[in-house]
Amino acid sequence: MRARTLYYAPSGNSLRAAIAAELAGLPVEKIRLDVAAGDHRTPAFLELNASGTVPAYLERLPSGEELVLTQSAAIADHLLLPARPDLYPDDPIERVRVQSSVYAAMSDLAMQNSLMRYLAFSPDSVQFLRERFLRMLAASFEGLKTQPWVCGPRMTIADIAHYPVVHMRGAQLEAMGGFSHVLDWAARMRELEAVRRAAAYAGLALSAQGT
Ligand SMILES: N[C@@H](CCC(=O)N[C@@H](CS)C(=O)NCC(=O)O)C(=O)O
Repeated sequence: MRARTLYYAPSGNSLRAAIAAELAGLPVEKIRLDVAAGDHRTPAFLELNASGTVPAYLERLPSGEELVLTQSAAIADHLLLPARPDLYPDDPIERVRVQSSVYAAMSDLAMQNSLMRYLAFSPDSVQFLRERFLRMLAASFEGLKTQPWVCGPRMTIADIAHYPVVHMRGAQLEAMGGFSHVLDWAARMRELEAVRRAAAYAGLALSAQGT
């Protein structure tokens, strides 16, 4: 049997990998790290992931080799491409639209979401990031005003990629107003048992005032 292990902490990027693990329905051992206690900077963990970030995924392949993945989007693809091909459109144009949305989730929204937290000591920086973040979030979710899922009538990997940031900032989006289409979609995502299960251990939700 393949041994699969997911190292995580309650965080946006961990939640993405955890949702993928739950949706794939494969046996994955979960190891929770305490980031505040520095578990992600121990020599043992840095040997696995030199970046010192979560999530990290380790799998013993049938060849005996070890696969280590330290990017949540890659973990999601690795687990979901075989288990849930329906999340990846066959049509090349549809597929590149979905991919573009995944890139927006990962390199724009998730990145700015993290930076707002790391730069909390600098209110001007947070303000600058918040404006960019909200503009890009509005652009990414414009389609939800007329369709149920981020990229159209069917759920895709883009929905999985985007969900964690909205999970984290949901209370803030609600307090701001104008994002009911996004909050309705997030509620639809939570109707999935896999999303609820993953959020129960890997989810992090900020208060309306939190950075
Ligand atoms: N691009 C990576 C980002 C991973 C990342 O930055 N994880 C954060 C938690 S969401 C982390 O480990 N932060 C702790 C630190 O950087 O010290 C991914 O998508 O997995």
